[in-house]
Amino acid sequence: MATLEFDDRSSSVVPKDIVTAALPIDESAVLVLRNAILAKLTYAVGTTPAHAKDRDWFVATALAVRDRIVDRWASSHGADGQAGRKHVYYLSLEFLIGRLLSDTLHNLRLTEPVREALAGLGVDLDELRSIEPDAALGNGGLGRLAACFMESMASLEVPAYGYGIRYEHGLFRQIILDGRQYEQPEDWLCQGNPWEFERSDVIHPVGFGGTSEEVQAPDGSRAFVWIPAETVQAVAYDTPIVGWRGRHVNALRLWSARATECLLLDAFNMGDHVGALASRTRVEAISRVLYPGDTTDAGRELRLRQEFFFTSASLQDLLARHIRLHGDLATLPDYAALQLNDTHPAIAVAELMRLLIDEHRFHWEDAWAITTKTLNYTNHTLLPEALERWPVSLLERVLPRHLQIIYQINWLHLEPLTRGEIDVDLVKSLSVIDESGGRYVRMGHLAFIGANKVNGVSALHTQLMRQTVFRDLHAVYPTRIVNKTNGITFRRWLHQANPRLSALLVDELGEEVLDQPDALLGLEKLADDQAFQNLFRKQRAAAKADLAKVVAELLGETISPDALFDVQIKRIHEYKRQLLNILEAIALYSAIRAEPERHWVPRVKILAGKAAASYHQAKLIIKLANDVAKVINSDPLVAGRLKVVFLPNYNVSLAEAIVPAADLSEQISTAGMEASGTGNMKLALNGALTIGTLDGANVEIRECVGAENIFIFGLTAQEVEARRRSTAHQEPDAWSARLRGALELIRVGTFSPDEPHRFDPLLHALAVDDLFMVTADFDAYWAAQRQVDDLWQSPSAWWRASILNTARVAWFSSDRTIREYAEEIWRVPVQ
Ligand code: 26V
Repeated sequence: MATLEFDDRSSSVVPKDIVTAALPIDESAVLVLRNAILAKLTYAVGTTPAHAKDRDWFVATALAVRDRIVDRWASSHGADGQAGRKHVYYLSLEFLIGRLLSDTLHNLRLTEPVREALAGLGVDLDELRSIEPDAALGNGGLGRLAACFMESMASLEVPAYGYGIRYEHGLFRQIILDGRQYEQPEDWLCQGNPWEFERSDVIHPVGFGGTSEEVQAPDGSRAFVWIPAETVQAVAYDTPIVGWRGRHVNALRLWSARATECLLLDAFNMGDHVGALASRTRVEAISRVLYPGDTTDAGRELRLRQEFFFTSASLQDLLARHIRLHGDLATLPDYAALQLNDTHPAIAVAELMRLLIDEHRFHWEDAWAITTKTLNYTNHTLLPEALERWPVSLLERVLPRHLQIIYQINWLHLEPLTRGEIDVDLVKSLSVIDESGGRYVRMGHLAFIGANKVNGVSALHTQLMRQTVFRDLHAVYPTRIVNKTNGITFRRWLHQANPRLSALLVDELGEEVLDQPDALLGLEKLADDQAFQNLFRKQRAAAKADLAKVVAELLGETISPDALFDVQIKRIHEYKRQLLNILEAIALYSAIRAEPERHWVPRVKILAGKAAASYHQAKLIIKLANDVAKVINSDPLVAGRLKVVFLPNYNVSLAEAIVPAADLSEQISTAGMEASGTGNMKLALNGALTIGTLDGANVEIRECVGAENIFIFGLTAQEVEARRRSTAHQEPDAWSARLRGALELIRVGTFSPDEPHRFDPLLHALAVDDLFMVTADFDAYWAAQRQVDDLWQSPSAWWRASILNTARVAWFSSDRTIREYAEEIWRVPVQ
């Protein structure tokens, strides 16, 4: 029997009729599934139905489902010439996948058959779903985008690999104690991972440190070899990602670090039992944890080692595949398109050059042509503090040969631009090396120079890239920067996360809505239809009741599904301005207390999000949110009108519970600072109205849903910029009485009677320079919130706008985004 080489199973196409033949539920299919689950429970998990715990059932179910994916993976073996097609390689330090069971069942159209199969065994599918730990291999938007893209690439039958790191510990678990965030290690792999396949035969050596030695090549020319001081093994683990209707499967290949020698036996035998394992521990730290703290030198070095580790392993892997399939690396650009997700894998520019020149003996010019035709780079932020720069001294120590190559790239890049009259400032701005204080390698510049296309993630962000961070590079390479506005997978964020709304849409618009986001436009004509509005309201009410249960479980707080659910869910960051939202809550609280008899729209402010462990201001914002919540929620004067809840440990699964229940979506970043946002798209798709600034993709959301169906307020990016340039910072005496009142309540310790000065650092930042324009935008935000109240009081107008949001955001499907990447950047065909 021919053994299946993994590469040949990386993707597959199953004839559509085979997949759809499984529908609708037929009893024999259910029986087959039930037997498969029982067999896994018995022979893979090693228990019996009588003794099985929920976790055992989950594993048995996942394994039974995984078998069906493997069938689809394998079905491409030699069948459809996938191997001859161009592949996309998506390199990302983060993949924020969440749970896989629901996604996989949904895409295989097996949710109901598996539900029935399990019910016959006395097991509830929904209980099982909650057993699965989230794969939280990402921080936020960037990692979640990578996960949506993986799903869309599989659904559009684009042969693709995701490459990243198999972190043993994903994003920390957030515990809220007395209103403060504490971080606990996350341990998603502690009970094994039924989805992944360890490929102990797919291992690549990754070097670190050492020296770059000059040698003579066989033809007499000068050449360099890198002699690393240490070598780490990258071991592959593959997780299959199933596309819609199971037609295609791609692999997410994550690397785990392993020491070349598992034990220093001599040292061990000499009695040094701990020392004998020390170097192994150091090596394996590379894949231990997502985002090691970067406040120490050791943390920063580990981060660099992570970046190089996965980049090098991935490049070696894809080059080996290319050589196996096509023989010659000269044709690499014809068969491979690489996407660098932010600058984290930007060292790929130097590593691909090194591999081509040092290992495969290409001339520099040929290697450079291959590199710059193959690599592409996505920028996800313009915030200066988030732009990666590595100290030259660190690179010299960890990657000496790469530094040499980077210098050469930089010289060849600058040399033609500096012929004739030299503009020193221009050279400084174009150079990969930043010498404005210490010497650093700018990874964004390196990625830009080494890429075929460079893209931003929303129209505004791309425009700002051209005008700010990459202005001078853009002038030199005017066609390189393109826009690819982000998207989200509707299969997860509508059909799977919000099954009630999905069912309603299928009822009204037909099954087409599952395959074709544009079909949502059919809702437009129903926006004013009373009967449809009632159905639409009913599904929202049910989702809100579900969320209210979650809130009661997590916080012991009762919230009424009749209130307006006002939701802000995202990482906690000053530029995202959770503080603006909290200030509005305080001002509203004061206003209600001042006029308790007036009619107030009942509102529940729901916040969730994690702050970086070392980000003190953000952590203080979490404490403020919780302290404010405590005071407001226990004040009988505002009961039934205003509540504030901060839900702990925000992650993909919690988002799936919140998104269907949101009435109002807070997208209130300082204009010009949120590259795109993707939560904004998820919430609008599920019918929440957006209150937001003209920032990131909000601008395009407004274009799609219509200005009358979104609440836009505040300074524009241009106005923010103008204010930053002018020294005339808005002085506290220019603040409105309402704003002053809210800040005063904080200042006098209303929310922190035990420690009145607790929030001084937040107040101070607002009074000194208010970098994020919270005070400047406060009154406009307040006014926009009152417009929200007004609309809420005309239910049929509210629901019309809500329905129109769902109807008109089809463009934000990540299928559309991936199609654009495929056509303009990767040049691969899509389904
Ligand atoms: C990272 C850091 C780290 C250092 C401290 C400040 C800071 C600020 C921002 C970031 C963001 C890093 C990149 C990122 O996650 N960008 C997000 O990418 C999403 C997908 O394109 C996009 O929707 C978000 O707007 C963008 O913030």
